[in-house]
Amino acid sequence: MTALTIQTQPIAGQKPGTSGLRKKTPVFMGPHYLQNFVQAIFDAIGGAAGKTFVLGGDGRYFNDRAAQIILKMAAANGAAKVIVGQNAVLSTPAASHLIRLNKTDGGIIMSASHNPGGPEEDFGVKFNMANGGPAPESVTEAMYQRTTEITEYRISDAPDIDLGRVGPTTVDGMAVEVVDSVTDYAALMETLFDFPAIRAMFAGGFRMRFDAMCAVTGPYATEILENRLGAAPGTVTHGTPLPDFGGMHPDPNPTWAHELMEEMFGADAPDFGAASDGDGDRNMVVGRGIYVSPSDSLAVLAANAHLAPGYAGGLKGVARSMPTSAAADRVAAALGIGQYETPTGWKFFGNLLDAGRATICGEESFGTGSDHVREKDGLWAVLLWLNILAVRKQTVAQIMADHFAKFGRNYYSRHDFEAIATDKADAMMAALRASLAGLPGQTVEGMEIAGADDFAYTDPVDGSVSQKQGVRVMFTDGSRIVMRLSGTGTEGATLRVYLERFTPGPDGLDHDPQEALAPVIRAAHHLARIGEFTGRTDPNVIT
Ligand code: VG1
Ligand code: CO
Repeated sequence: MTALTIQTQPIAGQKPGTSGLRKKTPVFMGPHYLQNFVQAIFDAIGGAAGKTFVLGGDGRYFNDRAAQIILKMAAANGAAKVIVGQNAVLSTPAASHLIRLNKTDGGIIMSASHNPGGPEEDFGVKFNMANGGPAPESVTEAMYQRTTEITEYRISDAPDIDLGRVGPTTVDGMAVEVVDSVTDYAALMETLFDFPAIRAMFAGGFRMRFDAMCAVTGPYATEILENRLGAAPGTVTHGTPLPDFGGMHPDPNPTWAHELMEEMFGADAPDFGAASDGDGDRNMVVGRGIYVSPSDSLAVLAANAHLAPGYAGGLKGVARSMPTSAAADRVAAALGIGQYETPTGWKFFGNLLDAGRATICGEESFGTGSDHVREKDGLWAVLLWLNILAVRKQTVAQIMADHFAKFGRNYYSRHDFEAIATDKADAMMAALRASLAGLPGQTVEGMEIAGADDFAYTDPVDGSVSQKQGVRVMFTDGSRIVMRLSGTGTEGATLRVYLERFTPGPDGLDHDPQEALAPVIRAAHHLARIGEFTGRTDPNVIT
């Protein structure tokens, strides 16, 4: 077996987005495509020689073959060891945990997360640092630079190895440790949550539905919820991960997880429902007859986290992405703890978590997590909810009503316009940006604009600056519109319009969010001229 040096040339467009490099699977499977990017990763981190990595993915189509290629490249680049999930499968939070647990130099995660998988769908690769978190912009930018100048990559001609068998093996002299995908992650969850209390709740007849959407969380949820916590067999549905996610769009929101929504709003709904995404870092939480918006979920988790053993000492701070509603800010203010507002994408939370400034973080895009790993964590959020329900002995609806009564309600919704022509989306955003300076003082839909800008973030820990992270229009009554283009799509552009309006209560706390937000929605269309630029008047996903 030898390490081969293969001549190659740069391939355009290998620029990581919000969360790694995502492309159509046939693109990733094209000549040298994956290899160029993996070599660029190794080059950008100062080489792989002598280093240890974690490797795993969400099991989507090409996951297995990509893993073999990455292992052979790690070997040829002189890596000392790679810890691989069985069958090359690891949820994103489990991969983050393994990096931290084994103190590796980082890890490579194969996933396009909530994007569909399959021969014609999406694939992705991202690198996580030694802290377990996604590489920061400075590092992803260095990777991209390398892809534009690459001339060769190294790969071993060793045969494929059996990743189905747990235990040690080697690839061309490099140590490989195949580990059970679930065990270490499940053990971590047991340290954070009151498993006996949750088990007692299930034993008392509490019923739950967890929709794994044929994606990576199936085995994790089955082991933790059914085997360890005693939820009824069959609680987890779509629990077998499939390379094409069974044709499902593994994005846990009311549109794509409609089966779960129908059950939770139907007759004989269980007490609690949840779903997770392709790689297991997202969660949607639904009570019987009540949908919990991710921004509200973050706020409720922050307000109640002390009820779980892992957070009994209180929180150091709460961080949210800019488009996420300010509901969590109200909780942080009430608790007298730090509050942070970051750009979209989990990589921006890493420094705050490492520095001990924030304990819980969240995004409106169904992402919540804490300092137990450096990724958002779908099952973690579900377990924290279960822990809270077990202690408070109330329904989800009661907990939400209590929360709004205490803190007021930030009505919130996100409207996505998918697959818009990129030039049209860019023209719309450019026009909107150009109009910002003239907006303050104007009145739209009876609401006066207090300020408008393009969000820029200065990391309070390392001082790095990220510009142009989304357009914000703030109104004097506290309402807010945010608009940005997605950085995770693989086809055309996706416009995300984030809408928020605050109601202090005690009246008006139980309206339908779309109705409560109607003037804000109209204002967004008016200000950005969405229909005029894109030809679209209605979103195709509403969360
Ligand atoms: C989306 C979400 C963002 C999230 C990212 C990765 O990004 O809006 O909040 O961090 O996906 O999530 P964008 O650029 O498309 O808006 V996942 O589950 O891919 O890891
Ligand atoms: Co994800």
